[in-house]
Amino acid sequence: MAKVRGPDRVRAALRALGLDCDVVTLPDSTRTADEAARAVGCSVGEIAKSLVFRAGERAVVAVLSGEDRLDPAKLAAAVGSEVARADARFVRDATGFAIGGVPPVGHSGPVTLFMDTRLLRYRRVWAAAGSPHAVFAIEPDRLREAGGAAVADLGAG
Ligand code: 5CA
Repeated sequence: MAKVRGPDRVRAALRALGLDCDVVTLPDSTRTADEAARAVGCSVGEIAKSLVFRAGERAVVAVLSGEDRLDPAKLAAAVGSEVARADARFVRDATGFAIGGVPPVGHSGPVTLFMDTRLLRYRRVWAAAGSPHAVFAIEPDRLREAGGAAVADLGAG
């Protein structure tokens, strides 16, 4: 079977969730929140980063603003068990995407999704769309609803 490109898989996933968002492919790198902000022309705060953790064999994705840091103890409390930062291989196996392009929704396997409270302050955020050159824009509350995300205070400091 032909391999479907990351951004195409995210485009299909967004459509399946009823989200009318355009996946935008950019010439400049969007691999990190800083690079994505520069490439898009928005603030780093308006980048929604999707950080992958593992709770045993279970994948947990935490979505935060690009300007906020995650407090692992707060995530562990929200999950109800210990969490560890996923390595590159676990990220790819659990989500179907490589680091730098992991979207908040549209993963290849079951993922428990959390969203940081502070992300909801933004009217619109940009998230990775399956490659280090692709993003999509969305209102945080629509992302929360479509992704079935639990909202929790996950920020450090
Ligand atoms: N496309 C951008 C903006 S949406 C993006 O994906 N940014 S991100 O922050 O969500 O993803 C990059 C994150 O991957 C980094 O913040 C870092 O937490 C994580 N990461 C980077 N390298 C590694 C690595 N070697 N192992 C585990 N996690 C990593």
